[in-house]
Amino acid sequence: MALNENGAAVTTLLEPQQKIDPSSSQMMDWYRQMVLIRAFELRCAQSYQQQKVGGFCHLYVGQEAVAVGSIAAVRPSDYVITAYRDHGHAIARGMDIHLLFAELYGKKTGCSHGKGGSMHFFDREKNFFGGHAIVGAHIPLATGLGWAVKYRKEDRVVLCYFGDGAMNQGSFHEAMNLAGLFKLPIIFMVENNGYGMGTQLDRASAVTDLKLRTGDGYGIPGKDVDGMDCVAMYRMLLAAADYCRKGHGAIFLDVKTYRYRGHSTSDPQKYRTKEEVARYQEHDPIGRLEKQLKDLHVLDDQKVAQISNEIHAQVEAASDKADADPYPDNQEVWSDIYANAYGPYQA
Ligand SMILES: Cc1ncc(C[n+]2csc(CCOP(=O)(O)OP(=O)(O)O)c2C)c(N)n1
Ligand SMILES: [Mg+2]
Repeated sequence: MALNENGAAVTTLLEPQQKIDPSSSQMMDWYRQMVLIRAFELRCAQSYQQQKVGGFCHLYVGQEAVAVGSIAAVRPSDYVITAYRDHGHAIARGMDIHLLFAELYGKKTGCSHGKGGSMHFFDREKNFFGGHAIVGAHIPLATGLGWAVKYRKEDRVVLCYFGDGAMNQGSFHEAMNLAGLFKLPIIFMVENNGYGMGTQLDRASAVTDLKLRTGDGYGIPGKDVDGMDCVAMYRMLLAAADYCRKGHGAIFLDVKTYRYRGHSTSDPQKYRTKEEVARYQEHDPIGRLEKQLKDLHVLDDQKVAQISNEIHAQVEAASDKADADPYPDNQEVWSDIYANAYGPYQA
């Protein structure tokens, strides 16, 4: 099907769900989640400075509405997989922040036993398949998950997040081709924050309307979404998940977002101005949802302060608890290297 035809068809199919209004209690829940993600990230930045965190650490501040709005629209049985900027997705999936801090601090109690760190959060029971450090490497894994769902005739969808930089990797294109060919139930989301490290999108990509690349190239139709608006994300994801569950195949979303912090904790940010960051902060996703909730008369300044205090206390307690946890035993260096196909490894 040609792109225009495909684009028009998908627009019609996606329309009904996009009109669904979330309840005010759902929106309050998302607000709390976004405040939690931000407080978690700010504590991470502090812990990094205090040298509690080993390895790289990429913060999600500014992008909170993407993970929260999208994960809210799918079921716990659906699969979620992302890149190394994974803290927000893990929290939105309901992972316990104590296990996340413990992972960051290299502790035995961490979700990956303290051996993965910031880029390798993982929770099999919650169908959260990581946390992947190599740019673009997890996109074929998402295609594999989608293939498994279709092969086993399961009623699941796959949410796959990646950055705009990852779309220039060969793995992205191979994964898209197979997902398009086999019509797999996958929602591919580019968290388009405009930069791959310090390189602006239009300096790295020949075509900057990213949905044209999957639509024309691989028969996977796409839509743009405002990733700074949690409600818009939720609505679009409800529609996209419905599209996948009905067997129409994969879908691509160009999610416009922005990261407020540097690429990682060691980024002097010479490639952008403070004014540019401030411009985006005017449309802050948390501030936006806060306003929507105030307009609905379910939130006021007093309640905002109360939520903020509660969540900050929760974050501090989780960080302190992780701090007091033990490091893994030395023997742990030998475990989790190979799958235990023949039983546990014997040294
Ligand atoms: C294959 C590979 N090449 C390079 C890197 C180094 N690297 C880490 S993040 C990154 C930029 C990716 O940007 P983007 O995909 O836009 O994600 P964002 O950081 O904006 O979330 C690069 C080049 C890597 N981790 N893996
Ligand atoms: Mg990027």
